[in-house]
Amino acid sequence: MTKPELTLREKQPRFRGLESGHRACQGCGEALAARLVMEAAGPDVMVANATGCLEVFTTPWPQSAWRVPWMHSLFENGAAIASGMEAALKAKGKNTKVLAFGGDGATYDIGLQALSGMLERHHNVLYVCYDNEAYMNTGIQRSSSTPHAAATTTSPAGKERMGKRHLKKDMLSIIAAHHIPFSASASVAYPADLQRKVRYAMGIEGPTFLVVHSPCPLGWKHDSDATIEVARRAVECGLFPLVEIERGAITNIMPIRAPRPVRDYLELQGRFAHLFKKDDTRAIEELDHLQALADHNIDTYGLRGDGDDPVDTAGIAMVGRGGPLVGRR
Ligand SMILES: Cc1ncc(C[n+]2csc(CCOP(=O)(O)OP(=O)(O)O)c2C)c(N)n1
Ligand code: SF4
Repeated sequence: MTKPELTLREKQPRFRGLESGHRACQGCGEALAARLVMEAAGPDVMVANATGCLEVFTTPWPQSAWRVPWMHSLFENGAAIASGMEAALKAKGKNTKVLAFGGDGATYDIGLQALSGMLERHHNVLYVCYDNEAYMNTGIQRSSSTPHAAATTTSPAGKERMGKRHLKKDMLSIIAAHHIPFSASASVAYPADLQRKVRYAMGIEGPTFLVVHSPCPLGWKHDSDATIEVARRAVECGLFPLVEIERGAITNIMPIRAPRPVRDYLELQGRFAHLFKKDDTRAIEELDHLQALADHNIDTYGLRGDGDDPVDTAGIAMVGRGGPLVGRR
């Protein structure tokens, strides 16, 4: 009898910590980001996952999409649970790395105190924030990571205001102020860059932090096949800069050779639709404001450069083929 053809998945030499078949929406950036992180982290990990979309769509009882030990924490204590897991593993003499996962609500807002404590106590944990810029799991409420002028259910656009009035919190600067060995921003549009940052963090003994820009087609109101394009434009216009920080100092950035106007990024998303209303002076002002924020990022981080274009060609193959089998130690 001839041997049956291997399925595509069996041919792929990669480790999948997060299986397909979960219940994320089509085109979910968070699902893609978590898969890329797990691939790069490799099998010898344990995960503490704060409540939010990632937890909900991967673990509808009695099913689970996780292939590693995984623990659901409360919204506010993901980093505290991760700290305890790491201390227990250390007491047992095990090298298994602890990963802590949270959305921006869990990270920027409600779990910030636990996260700060975890960093300050120098736990050997990689904390990954999947930043979809709102509380998506409970119906698109604004968080302190929601960008200025974005419409959410609790910052609607209308006569009174043009979406969220306040600015997106500068989380990386807050993390950098803890002077931990490594923190960085990454994007699902640049998977090789994202996975390189995960592998680097995995090799560090101590606290590390990664914030991954993860578009949410439902909350950002864009087509589900536009996730990568939306994420890429956020980087190319300067609104989501990709930077690396070691012990408080910027050590690397992804340069932008030809910055795009912020309009190119905003116009793909329904959450910014009110900024494109004709003859509305408030809309023009807000567009100018957002452009100024992007320009500020470009100047602050020195993103305008002669380096490589922010095009992650290796990354496209990464998504197709999967990363290396074991990416750490
Ligand atoms: C103390 C507390 N307040 C509120 C909730 C309800 N809640 C569960 S998930 C969630 C939103 C999660 O948002 P985020 O962390 O940004 O993750 P996302 O769902 O966007 O991935 C909220 C408000 C809760 N579980 N616990
Ligand atoms: S609501 Fe957004 S973050 Fe949640 S599963 Fe759907 S696309 Fe993903």
